[in-house]
Amino acid sequence: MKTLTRNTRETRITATLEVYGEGKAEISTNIGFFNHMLESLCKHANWNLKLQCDGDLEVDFHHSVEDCGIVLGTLLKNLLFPIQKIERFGNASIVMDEACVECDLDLSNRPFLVFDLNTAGKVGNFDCELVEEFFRAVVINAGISAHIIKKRGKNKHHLIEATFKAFAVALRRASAKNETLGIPSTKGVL
Ligand SMILES: [Mn+2]
Repeated sequence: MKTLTRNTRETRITATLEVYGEGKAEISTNIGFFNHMLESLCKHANWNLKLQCDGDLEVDFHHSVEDCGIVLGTLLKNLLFPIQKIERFGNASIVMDEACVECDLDLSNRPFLVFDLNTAGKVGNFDCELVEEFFRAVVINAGISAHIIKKRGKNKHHLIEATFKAFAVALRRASAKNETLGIPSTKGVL
């Protein structure tokens, strides 16, 4: 379990993350849809996360969403690396009614994001383009290579929620403990 506080002129964020938890979330970003997505992420990744974000929502939601991604990515980096006795690779295709989103990821310490959700517009007052900003901030700061691809679907709420769930389940599988593995790299370090 680790706690990180990050204060800038745009956002003030404090988060405490336990990767091997029970899916308990205490989230307050003052953005209803984003709270809903982060709660879903915690539930399906099996994290315990307490996160408070006070951001400049009078501008728009961009700084808050991106900076929460930076804080979560930094915490993940600190909690997961160096990689040892865990699976390293994980993937999940998650269906939500008509929508299906796939996430394939590698706890590689080589940040990379392929993101093809192919959705625009808004869910309520939440800009769909912020989903990519969030996941880019997470993977860059965590040292994860992730491919997030829409397979099917139309409804934006379903597509975005399936995206958060797919990332959560893929990450839970990648971070699952495996005592037989040692360091899962021929390089000898990750
Ligand atoms: Mn929902």
